[in-house]
Amino acid sequence: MANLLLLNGPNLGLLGRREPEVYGTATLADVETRLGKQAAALGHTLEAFQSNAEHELIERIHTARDSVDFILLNPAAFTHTSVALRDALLAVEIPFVEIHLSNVASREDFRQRSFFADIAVGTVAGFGVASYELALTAADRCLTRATP
Ligand code: CA2
Repeated sequence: MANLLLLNGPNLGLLGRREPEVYGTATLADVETRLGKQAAALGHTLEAFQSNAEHELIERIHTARDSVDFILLNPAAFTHTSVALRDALLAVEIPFVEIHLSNVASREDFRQRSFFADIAVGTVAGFGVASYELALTAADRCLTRATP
């Protein structure tokens, strides 16, 4: 049994309500419910947190230090900007998977840089809401086996 933390960055609270052609029609509440059930079926607990504020995400990562075994992270736009979030993850030394709904590699130049890809266990991108489910499957394999 492991404790998982699902972290979502800025604007993902609007999921399902804007740009469905890019990000799909499921809401963030749908994603959180679905992942909670998937985690429970695998014998894990999952807590979810979303914020538009960088410092709140950093605080939540700090709080996770002693209680969370694995983080599932969609940093949203902070993917391409946040050294501070990167440093927080390095400081707590909690393994994490980077998640993206869209295939960022096929999008604008400014989305080609990630401050997380090189320190993540791995990245799942381009599968819509299924990116989250695939990331949880990968996290479970990391937690229960030596390699994903
Ligand atoms: O594809 C992803 O998951 C992203 O992390 C989404 C970010 C974007 O900045 C990244 O480059 C890729 C944007 C999240 C915005 O969330 C919205 C959700 C619904 C409607 C509008 C925005």
